[in-house]
Amino acid sequence: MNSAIGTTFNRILLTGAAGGLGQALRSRLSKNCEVLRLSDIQSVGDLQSNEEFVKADLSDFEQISSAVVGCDAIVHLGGISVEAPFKSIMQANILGVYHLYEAAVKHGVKRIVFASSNHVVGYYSQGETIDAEDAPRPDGYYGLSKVYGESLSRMYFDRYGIETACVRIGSSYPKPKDRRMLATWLSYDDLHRLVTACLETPILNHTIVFGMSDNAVTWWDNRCAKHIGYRPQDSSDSFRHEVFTTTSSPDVTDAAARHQGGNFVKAKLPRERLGN
Ligand code: NAI
Ligand code: 15L
Repeated sequence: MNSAIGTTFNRILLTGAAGGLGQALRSRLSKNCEVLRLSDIQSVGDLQSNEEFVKADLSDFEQISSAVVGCDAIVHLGGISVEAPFKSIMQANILGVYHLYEAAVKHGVKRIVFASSNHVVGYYSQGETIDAEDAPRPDGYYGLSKVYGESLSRMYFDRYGIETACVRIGSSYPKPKDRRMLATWLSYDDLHRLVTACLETPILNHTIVFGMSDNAVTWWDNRCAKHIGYRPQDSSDSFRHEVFTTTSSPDVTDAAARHQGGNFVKAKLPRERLGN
């Protein structure tokens, strides 16, 4: 057991390990377990001594089942992370999350941290403060797929007792890139603190938590997730001056400036040919 974290986990599966957040969490998460199993459709590079890799496509149940077997917990980051044609999102995010939870039932995994997104609520106004009890208002196919993942995980908790934290990640990058991100920013260290809190809280149940640092401006209230004990230690405030001097004032008539989802509310929803 790693006493620094207090973990009780032997093997944690990290999906989407080759992606931006997967790479950021990889070294940090190895402190939470004896063995960190990485999975992705892409290569993850050289492995550390406590890492293993299972290449798996989320749209293929057998591959995902091989990644899940033997794990005590899953941090599920894998999938499409931006707006995309519905059929691609359906394979990676909708079918993918179903496969992951079916594999969790099959192999007895009882706790999952699911990377949801602020785009579940992207159509709320930047002038509102919302919490986890407010109804979803997804801003596109991508946000819709995360709504599906949140509901699916709720059903697998009620039916099978699999506990899930749906982390509605804001904007997790080394630093906020624009004025919107002053509200939505989540530092990599706070992301790790949040994932650790979700993994380690004694009773998680099915919880929706907004993934943000301790930013002065915020649109999200985590009052429904106090039981996980997440305490952010970083803040976008230290970047405020830099962001204000390098970006121009938002046009408040612009939909992207008015809605919490930012530019995602304006992303073209790629239309595909339906039928013959
Ligand atoms: P990313 O796009 O960099 O990484 C996603 C990873 O998933 C990639 O390595 C990709 O190869 C893998 N993947 C895609 N389709 C797959 C499939 N069919 N089977 C297996 N693996 C597949 O995204 P990022 O930024 O690392 O985000 C990680 C997660 O967090 C995503 O689920 C994203 O929706 C969510 N998120 C991220 C935010 C951020 O600020 N970075 C904000 C909100 C949510
Ligand atoms: C997300 O869900 C995306 O995965 C990420 O690329 C960012 O754009 C983020 O939300 C955001 O809203 O800033």
